[in-house]
Order: sequence, then C-alpha cells, then structure tokens
Amino acid sequence: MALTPVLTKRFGTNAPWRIDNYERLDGYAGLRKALTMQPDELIALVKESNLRGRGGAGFPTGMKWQFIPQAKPGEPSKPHYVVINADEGEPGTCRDLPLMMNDPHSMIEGVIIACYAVRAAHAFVYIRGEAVHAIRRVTQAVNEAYAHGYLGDNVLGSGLRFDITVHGGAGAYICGEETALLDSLEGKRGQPRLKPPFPATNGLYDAPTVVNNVGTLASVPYIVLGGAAWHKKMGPDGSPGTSIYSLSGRVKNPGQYEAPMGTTLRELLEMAGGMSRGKDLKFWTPGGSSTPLFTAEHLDVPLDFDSVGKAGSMNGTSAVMIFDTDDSVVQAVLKWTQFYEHESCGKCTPCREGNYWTAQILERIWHGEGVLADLDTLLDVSDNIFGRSFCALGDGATSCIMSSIKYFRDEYLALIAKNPNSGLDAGSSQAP
Ligand code: L3W
Ligand code: SF4
Repeated sequence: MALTPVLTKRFGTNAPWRIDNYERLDGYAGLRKALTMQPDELIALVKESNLRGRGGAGFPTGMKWQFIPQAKPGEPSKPHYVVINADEGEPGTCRDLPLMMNDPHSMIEGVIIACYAVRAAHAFVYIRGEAVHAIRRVTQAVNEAYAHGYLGDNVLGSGLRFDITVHGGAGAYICGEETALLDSLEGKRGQPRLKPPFPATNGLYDAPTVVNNVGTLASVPYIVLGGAAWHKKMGPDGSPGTSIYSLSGRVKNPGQYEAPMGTTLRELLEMAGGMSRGKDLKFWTPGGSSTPLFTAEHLDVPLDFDSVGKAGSMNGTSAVMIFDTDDSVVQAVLKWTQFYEHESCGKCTPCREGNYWTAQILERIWHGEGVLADLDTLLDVSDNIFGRSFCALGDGATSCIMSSIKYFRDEYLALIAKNPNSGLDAGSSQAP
C-alpha cells in the first residue's frame, strides 16, 4: 500500500528521539502554529479532521476535547488535565511503545497542543510499568522539552505554562481502562469507576480530564500542520488517517506497518512478506485478543472502525495476530482466557468468577478431558459475562471464546472426543 509515512516518518532516521533531530524534521512546528490559533479553533480543526481515538474504541477526538467544560468570561477557571494512556497492554498490541521509543517528541508535541486546546496546564503520561525503557526515553524527552522552552513557563513566548509528569504503572492490564488508570494515578488501587460521569467532566482529582492514547495525540501535530482536508484524504471518510498496524504470529516479517485506515489483511500480509511457514491462514485478530476472531474469509475486510464492526468484530488497537492451519485455536483461546482470568481486577462477579470458570473448562478441553456439555457451558458463562460486566475487560474476554466456537466448533469437538467419557465417539468431530 503506497503511503508517505506520517506517524513513522522519523523511524529509522538518525536518533529521532533526540530533540535536535526532531526539530530538524518539522519538530514542534505544529505547536508553533497551534499557538497562533485560538483554542476553540484547534478543537474545531481536530473535529473537522475526524480523528478517532487509537486506544481501541475509536471515539472522535475533537468531540472529546469539546466535552471539557470551559469557564464563561469573568468566571474563575478550574483545573483541567490531559492524561495520556500509554499503558499499552492489549495482547498483540505493539505500537505505542515503538512510537514512544522512536519519536517521543511527536506525542509530547501533541500533548502540549491538546493542553492548549482544552485549557489544561498539566498533563500526565501513564506508561506501562514493565516498559522501563519507554519510561526512561519519555522522561528524557520531557526534560529536553523543558530545556528547549516547549514546557515550563512562557512556552514559546505565549505567556502560558505547561507541565508534563511521566508516571510508570505497576503492571496491571486493567489500568489501561481509563478510569482505573486515573485511580492508579491518584495513588489508589486501579479499578474502573462507574461511567457516567465520564472523565471529560469528572476525571483526575474529579476535574475535567481528556484521556487520549499515544497514537491519537501523536497524530495531532500533523493535523495542525497538514489541515483537516489532508487528514481526511487518507483512509475512509468515517475513519480517516493512518494507523500503525502491529503484525505478529505466523508472518514472515512481524512488526509495525503504518498504512491508511481501511487497509486489508491481504494488503498487510503483502507488506510483511506473507505467511511465515508456507501454511494457509486459519484465524486472526483484527484488533487484539479482546476483539472477535476473523478467519481467511475476512482477508478483504477494510481494517477501520466501521468496516470491522460491520463484519462482526472490532478494529480495537489494530493488533493483528496471525495464526496458520498448524495452530490450535483452542490453545490460543485458552492462553488469552488465562490472561483475562489473571488480569480481572475482581470488582464485579461476572468477570471475576466467569473468567475463572471459562479458563478451567478450556483447560480441560485442551487436555482431552472435556465433555460435550462443556461447549454449551462455555457459551452460557460467556453470555453471562458479556454485557453484565462492569467494564470492557469482561466483554472483551468473551470475544475469542464465542467467535472461536462459532468458526471452529469441530476443532473443540475433536478435542472433546479424545475423552472416552465425553459423550462423543473417539475420532468423531460431529455432535450427535
Ligand atoms: C464523554 C460521553 N466522553 C464515551 C469517552 C470515554 C472514553 C472513550 C471511549 O474501551 C475499547 C474497549 C476494549 N461523554 C462519552 C465519552 N466517552 N462516551 O470515549 O469510550 P468507551 O467506553 O467506548 O471505550 P473504553 O472503555 O475506553 C476501549 C478495546 O478498546 N480494546 C483494548 C484496548 C487496549 C488498549 C491498549 O492496550 N493500548 O487500549 C481492544 O479492542 O475492549 O472496547 O475515553 O470516556 N457521553
Ligand atoms: Fe474488574 Fe473485570 Fe469487572 Fe472490569 S469487568 S471491573 S476488570 S472484574
């Protein structure tokens, strides 16, 4: 797919994480331009660009910024915050960390522009605790930004002060959920809050807060420089721009591939050299393990928020994990379910108990100890988790189970049939 890279344009250049190199390649030009505009003009520009959040849900970024309540003339202004969700933990997702390692200033520049637009003076970057290298890299870049006058007092002569605090998480997947992240940032145990109210009105320290993903904010300087029309030229109307797709699994050259939103797996596989073991594609995730599985029949689905949704899954974090005909779907689903069981925060019963039970059932099926009734039980427990859990982790955990049974029921039955007491004939893959 021919594309002039945008988010990854500095990847592979000479030490792009250093501020002098960043500045040489248009760095901080977006911020300079943004500061000549009114904050509301910037919000209107981002709305017009139709940029949608890259954290998983695809919520329109400009609308989120506009939700931040602003003081009326003469009223004292209250604190607002910008929080960057860099707790990248969705299995298969690997694009925020490479972005922060290669080009941390593009995110920082986007953060300062967002702060100016929503009238926030302080931003917090919450980085996944295990990614010590990224915490160091971003901290160093923030220090450089202070030294060069992009942070601190009187930024670029605007009379405005902006601060960024870098915060390392403690290794809990649930802290990628925005309200759990806010609780964790406040020093509490990271567990999701009830929504509404949304962070836009009651966020960090109960103040209006924008929570955006790394890739979302890194896109902002380019939109300020290129304009909304330029941004909308890439990808489909409803989900414009580019995305960094992370490809992993049975692919010749796994890694990060920037392409317009709406690129298909067939095109991505071409970019990545094809399947790695000469086997056929069997199943894949369009947006991480929390999104329903796709199969070879979905090779031509455009990978954007609307098209993937229409085809029965979610674009999620554009984390494409690829499996071939020698891979067991039951084993993959077991591994993901054990992950959710471990990462469930325990706040609500359907997720805390349900994931425990689905993991147990999957484990016995995988070890040839399942019974025919297990498939119905798996679907029933999943049905009781989905839509009844407190946050998206519960719903997401059921995606791989329900979609794998939909597409690969026979594979489950063949494993169950290995148990002489399963209620199925050995070797049979058909339900009676
Ligand atoms: C104000 C309203 N704000 C919605 C805001 C809300 C949030 C954003 C999206 O889950 C998905 C999830 C994972 N007034 C608002 C409003 N907002 N209505 O919009 O909200 P929501 O609730 O639709 O999504 P979410 O809870 O943020 C995100 C999926 O992403 N996912 C995994 C993500 C993993 C990562 C990672 O590793 N980096 O992000 C994968 O598919 O399952 O469905 O900001 O406040 N009326
Ligand atoms: Fe916690 Fe799971 Fe409930 Fe979310 S769904 S609040 S992770 S127990």
